[in-house]
Amino acid sequence: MSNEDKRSNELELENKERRKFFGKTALLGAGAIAAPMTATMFASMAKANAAEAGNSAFVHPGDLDEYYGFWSGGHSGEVRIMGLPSMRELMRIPVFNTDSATGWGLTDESKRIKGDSAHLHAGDSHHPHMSMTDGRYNGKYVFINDKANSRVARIRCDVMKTDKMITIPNVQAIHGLRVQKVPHTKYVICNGEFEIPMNNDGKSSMEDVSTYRSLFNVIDAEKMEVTFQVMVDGNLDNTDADYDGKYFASTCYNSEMGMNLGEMISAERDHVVVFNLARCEAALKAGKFKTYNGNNVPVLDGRKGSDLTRYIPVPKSPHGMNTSPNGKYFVANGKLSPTVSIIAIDKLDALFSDKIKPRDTIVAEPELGLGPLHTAFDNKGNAYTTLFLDSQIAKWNVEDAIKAHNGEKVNYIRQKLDVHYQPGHNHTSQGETRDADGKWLISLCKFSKDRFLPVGPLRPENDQLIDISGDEMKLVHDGPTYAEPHDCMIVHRSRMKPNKLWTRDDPIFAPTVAMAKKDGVTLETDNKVIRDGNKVRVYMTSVAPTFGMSEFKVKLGDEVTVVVTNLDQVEDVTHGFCMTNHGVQMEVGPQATSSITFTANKPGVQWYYCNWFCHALHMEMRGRMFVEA
Ligand code: CUK
Ligand code: CUA
Repeated sequence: MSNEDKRSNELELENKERRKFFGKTALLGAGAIAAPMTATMFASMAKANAAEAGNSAFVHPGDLDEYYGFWSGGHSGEVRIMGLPSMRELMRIPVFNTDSATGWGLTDESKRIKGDSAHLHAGDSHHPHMSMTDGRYNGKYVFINDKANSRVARIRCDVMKTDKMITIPNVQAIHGLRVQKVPHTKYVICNGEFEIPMNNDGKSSMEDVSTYRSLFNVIDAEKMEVTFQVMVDGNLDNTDADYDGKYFASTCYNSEMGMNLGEMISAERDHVVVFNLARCEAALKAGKFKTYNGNNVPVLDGRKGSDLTRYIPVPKSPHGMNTSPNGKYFVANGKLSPTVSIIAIDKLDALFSDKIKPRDTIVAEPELGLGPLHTAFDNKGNAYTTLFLDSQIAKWNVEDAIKAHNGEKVNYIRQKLDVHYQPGHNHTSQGETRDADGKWLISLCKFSKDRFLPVGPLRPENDQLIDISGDEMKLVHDGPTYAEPHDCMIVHRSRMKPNKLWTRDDPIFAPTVAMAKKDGVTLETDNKVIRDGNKVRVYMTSVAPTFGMSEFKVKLGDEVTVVVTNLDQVEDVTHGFCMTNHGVQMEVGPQATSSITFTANKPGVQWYYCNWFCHALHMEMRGRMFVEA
């Protein structure tokens, strides 16, 4: 049995166990949460499943999806977990946004993780990508950029929560983001899109565009620190890594350094910048860098003529950058040009040793249609490119496109499928890894127009699921989504192993545990109020359906920190803490500690309650804060 099958079987077993468990809690809790599944129901379900052959998008009620999808939430600032192929939204992970359900952005833990940007409540997430080992997803982290505030965050996949966030210095608007694929994700790579003066201190000229720069950023994935940056000519848009651990490539849509639309699209050609990782690391080691803007992040000079980079001219304003899963090609998507440019990765060594010219690395430039933005791949040598203006996906064969480029009479276009409407990114199941399996394609359409019931002037977008397992692409599902899934990635469930409970030594709340220790409080047993001047720390436990403390006293104007430790060991029994009329609420997962700090600025009795449904007596899970005037 393969590892994938083994993990899949495990999941099915766990699923059955879970049903038993829910049957029990429903009885114990006196409130009917879910009716237990009977043996007959199981049997009839299994029959229905067997009847559906091939690549079915139908996931029966109670059955589990084959894939996890990680979706960017665009300018909602979050990341969403989808189940594929059902397209059910399984979870939301707040990242750059503030989330009232979990208290992300409000709790002390989330503020510590947000660090220097704890005061920001908005974000624009574009590119969620998972860490890899040897070009395969390893289920450890998902990284995501924030274009709006130049940040990069990391999600820990064992708990599916954001655990690190950094603001990237010397740049504005972090856009394209991917990970080093091979030998493993040592680095996260991302592009600074908007060019700015170096230094950007308001003292040097802001009009003189010749001082404007855009930087490529290389971040240590474990430490979540910028290891180095590379200054380039032009701006940067999207990026990807090779399968050899040697090169990164980024598209540039404004080599002109134009400051308005007309200027930005004036040149006939822009370029792809290729970064040589070994040379960059050597330059860093040799101290060949400068620092800017008063920080100490090393900035290497990768402008034209540098041995760290090569500039490959491509038709103007390219957008997406995608590496084929066989490791052979970088594909730069034309956007304003109806073509994509195929760069042969095995020619890059020769390019860097100046044996060939930059354009010699281009092995084909197939014409696909209007507005090619992003390309995804299957495991049969085919590529799928979104055509924004044509509202289509073009399926084409990579080797045939190269043959056609070399003068052979072959038609590389396999099919064009209408999508609804104006697709941006697309993504195939595991298609950015060696495990591309050619089963599913997602088209993230920017407009839904007439596809759903009208919901006012603002309409959802449309994430379409396409079956690519056969010779023909088949559209099988429309999924309305809220602003704006730029990008997604699809990982087989066998690669994932999320925890069922928190562990008491989790680093996310370790500083809160340390604070309690300093106060002489044992979080797992104590319910105590500690006064420290006008600061009051209220430590309480929770076990369904009660808080360990049903009342506590503070003085008007005190700064109150409430620390709740959820002692429940039962899967899925999450509690919450909400202080009425104070804008204070948070999630406290099973075996987790969460804390939140606010000012007691209202005199009198203030009720607090549990806001995550946990028990038949959930409504009764509340207590009083007495605020003495
Ligand atoms: S970008 Cu949005 S469609 Cu931010 Cu990857 Cu191309
Ligand atoms: Cu505890 Cu609801």
